[in-house]
Amino acid sequence: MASKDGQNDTEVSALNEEIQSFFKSAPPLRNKTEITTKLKDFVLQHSSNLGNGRATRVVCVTSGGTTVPLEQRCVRYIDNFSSGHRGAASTEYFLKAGYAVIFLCRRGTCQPYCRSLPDDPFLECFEFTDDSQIRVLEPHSEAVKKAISDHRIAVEKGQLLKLPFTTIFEYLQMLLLIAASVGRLGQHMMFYLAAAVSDFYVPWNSMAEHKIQSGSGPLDMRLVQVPKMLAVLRKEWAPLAFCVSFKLETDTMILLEKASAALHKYGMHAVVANELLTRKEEVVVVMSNENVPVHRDKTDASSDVEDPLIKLLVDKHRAHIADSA
Ligand code: PAZ
Repeated sequence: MASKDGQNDTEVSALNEEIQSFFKSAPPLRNKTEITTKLKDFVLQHSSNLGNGRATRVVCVTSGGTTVPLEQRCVRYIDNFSSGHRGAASTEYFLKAGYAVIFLCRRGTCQPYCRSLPDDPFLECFEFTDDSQIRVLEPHSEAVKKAISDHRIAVEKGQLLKLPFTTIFEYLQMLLLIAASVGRLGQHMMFYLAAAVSDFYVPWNSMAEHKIQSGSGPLDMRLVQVPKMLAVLRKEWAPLAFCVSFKLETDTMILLEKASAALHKYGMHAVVANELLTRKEEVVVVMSNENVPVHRDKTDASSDVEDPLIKLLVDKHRAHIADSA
């Protein structure tokens, strides 16, 4: 029997089985209690104004790529290209728009307020003064001052909660924990899913324990598909939240079609379509009633496409909250 979201009952129950088996076989999160406590405190702080019309809106920004370990005592893993720039930039604009942000990010990728700093070689930013203090060199000094101050304000006010992941196992378990913690925020919650999530993985229980040895010919390894959690996040884990996912393609001819398919299949409120090479210049926000192209301001070298993108999504989220009320 077909359901209204385009998936039939057999597909839905097969998906639920895949999801259960994914979580059952995943290595348990090492810091689950700590993460749960941090999330509980964060949500409590930001739900205190609910009901009086001045509620803080909260967004979970996912950022960077997930790894797929090939060995349990992992030496080798499959990775992807994502730098985390989109997530870090978007986090800054969400904070500027008054949101509290749960930044679920790949360890070691780009962080909010650090985008303007050179990462190679970072130490060239500094010099010793005559009295052996350390000073930031002039071309970077303003950027460093602003980065330190903006970051400190966000953290001290409790507006930014960073939760780092590395593997696909950690990422999906943490996303589930977040969804389970933010229920009371209802429609004031947004998921902004910019992470590049692996499509295939090696199930933990069929993975070699020790480093795979070379020298015995080609490597045979079976990767299975990572269950598509978007539909479950949208309909079961956080049914009131405003959900935005991303679709990346390298072939522009299929980009919008694929984004639109994802919108309907997973019931997203918006899908941001982007192409690999132009992703910092332009994106298209695909929604059920319109497609909105969004561009960086090309007259300003320091502008970001995330600036108009977040403004648009904040407006759509506001309308979602008003509609739900
Ligand atoms: O992390 P980044 O700034 O280098 O790239 C951002 C992105 C392309 C990973 C993101 O915009 C995106 O499309 N994420 C979803 C990728 C996907 O289709 O799975």
